[in-house]
Amino acid sequence: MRGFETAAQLLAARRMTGTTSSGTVFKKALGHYWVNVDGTNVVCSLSSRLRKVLIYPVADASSLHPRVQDVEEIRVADPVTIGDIVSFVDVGDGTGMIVEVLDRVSALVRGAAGPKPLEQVIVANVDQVVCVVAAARPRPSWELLDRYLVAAEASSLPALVCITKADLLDPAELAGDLRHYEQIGYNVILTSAATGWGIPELTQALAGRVSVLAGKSGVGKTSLLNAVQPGLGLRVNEVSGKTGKGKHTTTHLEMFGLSVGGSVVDTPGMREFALWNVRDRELGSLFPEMRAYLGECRFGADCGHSSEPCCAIKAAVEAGEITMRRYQSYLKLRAECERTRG
Ligand SMILES: Nc1nc2c(ncn2[C@@H]2O[C@H](COP(=O)(O)OP(=O)(O)O)[C@@H](O)[C@H]2O)c(=O)[nH]1
Ligand SMILES: [Mg+2]
Ligand SMILES: [Zn+2]
Repeated sequence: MRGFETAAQLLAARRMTGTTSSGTVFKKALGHYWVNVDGTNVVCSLSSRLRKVLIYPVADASSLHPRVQDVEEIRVADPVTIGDIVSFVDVGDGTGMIVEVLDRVSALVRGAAGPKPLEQVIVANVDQVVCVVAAARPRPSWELLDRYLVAAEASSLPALVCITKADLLDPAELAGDLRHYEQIGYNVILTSAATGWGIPELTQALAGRVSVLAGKSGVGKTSLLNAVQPGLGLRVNEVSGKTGKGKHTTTHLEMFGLSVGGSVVDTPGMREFALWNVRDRELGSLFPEMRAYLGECRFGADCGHSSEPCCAIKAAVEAGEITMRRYQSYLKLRAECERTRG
C-alpha cells in the first residue's frame, strides 16, 4: 500500500498523475465493468494484458512479487471488483478498456467455494461492513454474524450490526443477544424497513462512508437501502413462504451513491462465508473480547483454547466474561482454519 488511507485519496493522487482516465468500479456483470468518473459512467472491458498479467489469486494483487497461477484457476477469480479504482483507456466508441487496477486500501474477502478454494474479493476500498441480520424470517444466525464480524476484523474494517424486520418481533426477545454484541464494542442498530424504525440512525451511520452490506439473501438488505434512500428503486426479493428463505434474484454486486454522502454496496446475499487466509493462531485476536486474555494461557500463543489446561479464554467463558455462543463460533471457525491450512 502506498500510504493512502481512503479510496478518495487514492483516486485524487491518480488523477494528478494519470494520462488515462481513472474511476471507481461500481457495478460488474457479464465481463463488463461500470466505472464512475466524476459522475459519468463508462462501461469498460478488461485489456487482455490485464487478464494475463493480473490473473492470480487476488491476495497477491497488491504484493510486489505476485505469483501467477495456472490457467485453470483463471476462470474463477476476477482481478477487478466493485470499489476498485481503475485506469482505463478510451476505446473510441464511448467504452473503455481497463489497463490497471490500483492497490487496494482495504478489501472484504471470503473463500470462494469450488474444487480448489480461491480468494474472492467481495468489495474493495470500503470503510465499513454492515452486518445485516433479520429479527425473524429468516431467524437470526448468530454464527453467520460472527463470521462476518471476524472477516471484517481480519480485513481491519470496522463493522456494525444492523437488525432488520424489527416489526416482526418483540424487540425484548433479542435484547439479550444484542447487548452481548454491544458489550464487545459493536454498534447495533435495530431497524424496520416496514415501519421506518431505526432508519435515521442507520442513515447517519452510512453517511459519508463507503459501506458494504453483508447478510444472507432475504434478510432485507435491499429493502433497507430503499428505506434509507427512497427512489433508489432496487428490486426486493420475494421470500419463499414455505421455507422463509430468500430466493437469489440479484446476480451482481452494485454500489449506490447516497444523497447524504458516501455509498453502499448491496450484495445478493452471502449464505456461505468461508474465512480466507486467517491463521488458526491469529483467530482469537479477531474476537475483540478475547484479546485481553490472549497470552495468559499456560501454553501462551500455542494455546488453541479448546482442550488445553489452564486456558484463560476458557476460564473467561466459565466466568461469563465471554459468551458461550461466541466461544462456540470461535471453536467452529478454528476447526475450519485448521482444515484449510493445507
Ligand atoms: N415485515 C418486514 N418485512 C421486510 C422488511 N424488510 C424486508 N422485508 C421483506 O423481506 C423480503 C426480502 O427483502 P429484501 O430486501 O429483498 O432482502 P435481501 O435479499 O436481503 O435484499 C421481502 O419480502 C421484503 O418485503 C421489514 O422491515 N419488515
Ligand atoms: Mg437484495
Ligand atoms: Zn487458551
